[in-house]
Amino acid sequence: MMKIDHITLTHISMPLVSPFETSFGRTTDRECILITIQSEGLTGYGECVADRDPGYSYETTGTAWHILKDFIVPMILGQDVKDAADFQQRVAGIRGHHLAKAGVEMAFWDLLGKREGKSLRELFNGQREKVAVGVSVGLQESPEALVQAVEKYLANGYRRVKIKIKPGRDVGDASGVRKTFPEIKLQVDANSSYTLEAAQYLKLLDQLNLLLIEQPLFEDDIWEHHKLQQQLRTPLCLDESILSARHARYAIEMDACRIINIKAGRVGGLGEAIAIHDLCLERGLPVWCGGMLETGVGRASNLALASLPNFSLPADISASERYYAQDITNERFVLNADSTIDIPTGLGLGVTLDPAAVRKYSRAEISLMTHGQA
Ligand code: OSB
Ligand code: MG
Repeated sequence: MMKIDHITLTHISMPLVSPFETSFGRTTDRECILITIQSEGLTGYGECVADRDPGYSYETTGTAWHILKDFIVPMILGQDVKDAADFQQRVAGIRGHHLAKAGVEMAFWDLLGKREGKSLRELFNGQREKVAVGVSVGLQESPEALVQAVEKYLANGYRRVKIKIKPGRDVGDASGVRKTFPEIKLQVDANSSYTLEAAQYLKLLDQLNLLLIEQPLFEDDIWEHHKLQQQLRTPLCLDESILSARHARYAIEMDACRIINIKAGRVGGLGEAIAIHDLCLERGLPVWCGGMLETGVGRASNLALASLPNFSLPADISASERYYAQDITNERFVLNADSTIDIPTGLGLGVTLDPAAVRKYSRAEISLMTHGQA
């Protein structure tokens, strides 16, 4: 049991080294909420990956702050929480708000590891010590600028490239990259910007030898992804549409995709992410770990998750320097020569905070504690 003594919520805003543009908008400063839980002398950290705007998800830093402060924290403060599954049972009455729940669940895993003297990878029984990674490249000014951006990342050592697409910026962009770099592992992500009627453009992508096409259609539509998959040779991969292991099962049963992108935030926590991993392993679907431009805290969590055996395609977990000149963790993640990143080996998440950096990037902070505590 872990008695929850004290919870701190910190609203963070960190400047990206370069703007990140997708079909839903452009981010120059990444917001998130850092969750710090104190329990019986140990401190656990979690990152809620909701962003400032409701572009990728309906959740924002504002809605997550509200749900955390007014609902989730009151349900656990002063309570004895056994583990991540127990936490999920306590908040099961809150519909949706997966990003908010997952941030707190991450802090519980960090605490659990610290209490049991294990890294997250050991708690998950992860099989590998480093994770094959790629880079997710946002929409650029022009197809030529995109080729230049990709060239720079290849020079950095990334061996798998994902480019963002949207209607009008699809075949031209992707074929430009493919012509210049005929051999690279290449995939595209549409972030729900197409309709089935516009699928004629997606069919042209079938000629480009892509690893996958990620989330072309509506975020709540698994059925039409099925219809589209029947018209394509390239595997579809769902991101936004998969909010739980149930959704993953529906998508598999409908043949709506052949690959799944797993993000712990989107599915409500690491526990559910592992359940999706296990289901896909059983059904023969490869999975890979998606990213949400995390700070060092969420990046450590993603690396531990991607240690599981069925994470068989390169992850959207790039080196810290691809995102941030300065991070809130003392640890920075670096790219190895073989396009991998090492999984932290320290207890829990295996990261420590740089208090000066947290102060520098903090926009607001609240501290919630049980009665009788200073
Ligand atoms: O759709 O995978 C996505 C970033 C923010 C929100 C959604 C997505 C992304 C990325 C970046 O593609 C992945 C990363 O490098 O963290
Ligand atoms: Mg995506």
